[in-house]
Amino acid sequence: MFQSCERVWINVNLATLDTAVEQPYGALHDQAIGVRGGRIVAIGPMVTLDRSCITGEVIDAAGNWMTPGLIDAHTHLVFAGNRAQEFEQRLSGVSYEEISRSGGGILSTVNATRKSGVEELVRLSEPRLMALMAEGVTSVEIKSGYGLNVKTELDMLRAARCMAERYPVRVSASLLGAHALPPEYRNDADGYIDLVCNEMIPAAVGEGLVDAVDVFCETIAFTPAQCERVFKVAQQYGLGIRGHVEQLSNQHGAALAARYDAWSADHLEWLDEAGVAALAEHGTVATLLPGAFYFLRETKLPPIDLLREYRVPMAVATDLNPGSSPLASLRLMMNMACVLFRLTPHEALAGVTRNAAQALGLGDDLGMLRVGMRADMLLWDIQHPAELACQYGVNSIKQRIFAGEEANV
Ligand code: DI6
Ligand code: FE
Repeated sequence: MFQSCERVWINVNLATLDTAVEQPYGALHDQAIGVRGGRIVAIGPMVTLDRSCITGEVIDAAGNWMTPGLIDAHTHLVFAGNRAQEFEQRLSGVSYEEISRSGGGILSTVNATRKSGVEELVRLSEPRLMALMAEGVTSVEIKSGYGLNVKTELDMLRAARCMAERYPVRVSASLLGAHALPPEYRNDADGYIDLVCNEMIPAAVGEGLVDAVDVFCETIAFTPAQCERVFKVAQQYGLGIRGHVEQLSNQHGAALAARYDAWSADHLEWLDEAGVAALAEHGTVATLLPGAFYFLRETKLPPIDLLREYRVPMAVATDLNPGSSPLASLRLMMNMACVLFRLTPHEALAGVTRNAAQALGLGDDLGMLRVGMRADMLLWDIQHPAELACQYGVNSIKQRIFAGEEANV
């Protein structure tokens, strides 16, 4: 198979994250890996490689490590304005919920975002996307949720699609219409959910702007019954389903999302054992967001041991947003997942590759170094894959490969 490759990396150690490779990190040492047409087409040990048969480009990786491209499976990176003054308020003792109930929080970002058109949203969001890409992100989920009306929700999704066209990165777009109750619908949450179900979702689907729906199931946002209405409509349109659940209290939103075969249930600090069992039963990924846990100074830990016991795949993501996680670094999240949540460095790396791909409904295509998968790959100047979760702040990427082509940023 190496004969027909457009490009072959030789002398490379692979952290494949392939479940079929029963080694920590799915590690394979002293390998060659070849790509053609944007996909991985050959993997094999150097000792059996006949170099003379390779006609494509050969890159000597000189014993460095290669991993799948990193996948950030939960971001709100399209927004306008900033909430640094709320950070000051919170540091003086005001809680996130109090700020939210007094009209700040998400609604303050909604005000700023509604004033911006698509081009302005792209301009404001590009540096955040660039920061993620520069440290190895090749796929990113981006949510709406700061428009809360049809026009601005769609503008946010258009901005996400626009960036996907401009840059070497895959974007999975989620409609988070049910993020907060907009002022126009005060005291009429059900009326607002009508708007989400009857207008926003159909319009977003009609324009091909959306891959999944998301909701915020919480006392300060929407009830399980309201979230379920959104899931039902999403299911009719064949969209993926995801949810912000059990972040600030236990509303049993994870079990609800799982009943709708959600791709992912996110946050989960207040998740109970029944919720864990529901995720396991339906193959729903648990997406952990240590940045929000850290930034809100949460003390309740997500039930990591139970998630392990029930073999629920765990993803790790940034939750990049202006209010609860203004932290544009997936590598930092890997470190926090280990230090704050006690994940192993292997679990953290699986959380930003294989399990993150599954959280986006793309597990058959992305997240592992395996023949047939898309060739989004990173070549790192590291001695061991544990370094990726251990060290933070040094850019150790030697080559960023997107769809089989070098695409450094
Ligand atoms: N939970 C979060 O952590 C983000 N959204 C959500 O539902 C925060 C969004 C924000 O504060 O702007
Ligand atoms: Fe979020």
